[in-house]
Amino acid sequence: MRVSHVAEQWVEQTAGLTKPARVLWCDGSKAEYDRLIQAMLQDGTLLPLNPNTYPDCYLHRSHPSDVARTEQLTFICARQKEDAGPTNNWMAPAEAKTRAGGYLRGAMRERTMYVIPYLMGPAGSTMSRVGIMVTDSPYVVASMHVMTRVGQVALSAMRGDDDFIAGVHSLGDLSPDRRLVLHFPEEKLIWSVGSGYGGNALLGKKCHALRLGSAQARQEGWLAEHMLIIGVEDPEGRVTYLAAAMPSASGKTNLAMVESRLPGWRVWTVGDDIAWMHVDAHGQLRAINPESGFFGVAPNTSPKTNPNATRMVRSNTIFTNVALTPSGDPWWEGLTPEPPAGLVDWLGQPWKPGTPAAHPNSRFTVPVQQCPSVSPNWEDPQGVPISGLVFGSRRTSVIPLVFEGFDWTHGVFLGSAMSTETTAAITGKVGVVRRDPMAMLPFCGYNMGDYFAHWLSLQQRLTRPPRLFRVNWFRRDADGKFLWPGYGENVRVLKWMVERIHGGAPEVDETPIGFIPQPSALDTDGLALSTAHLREALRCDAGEWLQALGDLDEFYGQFGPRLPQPIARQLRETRKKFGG
Ligand code: SAT
Ligand code: MN
Repeated sequence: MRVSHVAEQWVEQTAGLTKPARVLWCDGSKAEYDRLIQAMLQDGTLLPLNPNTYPDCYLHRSHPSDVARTEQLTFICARQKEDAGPTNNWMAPAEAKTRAGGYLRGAMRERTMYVIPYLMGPAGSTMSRVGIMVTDSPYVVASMHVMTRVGQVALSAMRGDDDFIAGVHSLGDLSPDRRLVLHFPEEKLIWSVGSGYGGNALLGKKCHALRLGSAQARQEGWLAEHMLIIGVEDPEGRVTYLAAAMPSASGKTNLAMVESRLPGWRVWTVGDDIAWMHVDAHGQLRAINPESGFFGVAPNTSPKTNPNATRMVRSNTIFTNVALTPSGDPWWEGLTPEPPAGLVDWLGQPWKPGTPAAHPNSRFTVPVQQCPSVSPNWEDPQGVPISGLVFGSRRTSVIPLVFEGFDWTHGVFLGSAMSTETTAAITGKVGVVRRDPMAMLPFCGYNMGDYFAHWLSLQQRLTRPPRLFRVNWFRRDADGKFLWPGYGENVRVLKWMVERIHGGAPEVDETPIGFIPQPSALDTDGLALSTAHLREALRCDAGEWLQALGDLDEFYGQFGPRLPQPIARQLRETRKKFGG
């Protein structure tokens, strides 16, 4: 492999700090992956699964205190605190390096330091970017093999000797007291120590593709978003591409590979978590999926909720923290209606009813090509043309099933005002409502006021700005029952969006929050859903909204002069329309 001098020097310097027994440059080959798997099977890091029912699939059990992203230990270490902004934890770069340096010093003693050159995005795309990370975790190396393009393909994509994001990862002692996930935007550098969990340890994903990626995107005039990418094919064979932002563990993977219940309609998968989007020379927004794998939530993935995912994880998949059946099959809550007898839980203990068998944030790691609905052009270096952007959140009340923003600025306001209920994907309390603009609260690597301004500024370069939609699959009735069946039926909502994009579906109500479809506008053919029920799912209540908008002043207020005026104006106007 041809390696840049700058990268070599940085690797040497890092080895000087972490003191590994040996340094191994990864080439990304199948042979290398197989060697890693064999070594992990031997030392117990991986357990084999049933080779007949789940060929080439493995189970990894993480440390029980290391099962989700730890936001309170994640920092943006910009030189100026204001550049991290009020929604990020900030630490001064020097202090961050002193603290983490203490944890990293000698951390790789007697371990191998793997150097992983990885490419985010398809080979040959000007939108793709290179990272080089080091790690002492073979599980991280194998996972990076699945989630990114590793080896010469990455090194060849470098446009200069220093054209890469550098990442240092060490398991350290896995103690949450000595865990830090640090981002240095001005140095294109990530330091992560003390966790082997996905979002903390697979540095290409949230750390690079979102946190540093978003900061880079702002400087260079593009977008790095927490969005799935899909192509929706209609009965005429026309494919309309959408990108949708949703918080972690809120149905992104399910929607990304949804199997349509509507005759003639089908959904093609481009990505399930991250979209990098550029405005092309013709003013068209285009998106690539920087990843090459899925790191999806296992619980509640079933033939009913996500048939494509259940098929795709039947081979070449690494499962983390799921339960195990006596025949060596993985199992998680929801996979089958009843738990099989003799389950071993995610901790490796005989499962006790009433406790989780799989961890609520247990995961599967699997290559994109395994997805039965993978789009034929998912690796198109030009990206796919995006005609609609969707902001989705998880809210029991207030937010209608679907509505459309009036225009770009209003849509950006809707995204910026998004709030959601927390899930098991982050360490902490589940079900707490918090603001999560564009589902980027944990991932925006710079001041979110500037982020809103960046979003607004793109409009002037877009010849036909994508339509902006807001969705909420999770609204419930007074008895706590979901108002909308969700999953495969969500294609009905996608169909409405596609019709709107192409100038159809005029049956909408103009409300203070945007255009809400009238019940007749949604194709509910074959659904046992009363109009009254649907009306409730689509309802916009002035009282509820005025209350919900109430604490937005406080949220926006934190940004001070960095809050773009058009956003403040949208809030004032929305209130006025509601009579508030
Ligand atoms: O573990 S990850 O952070 O990569 C998944 C997620 O929470 O979105
Ligand atoms: Mn995610």
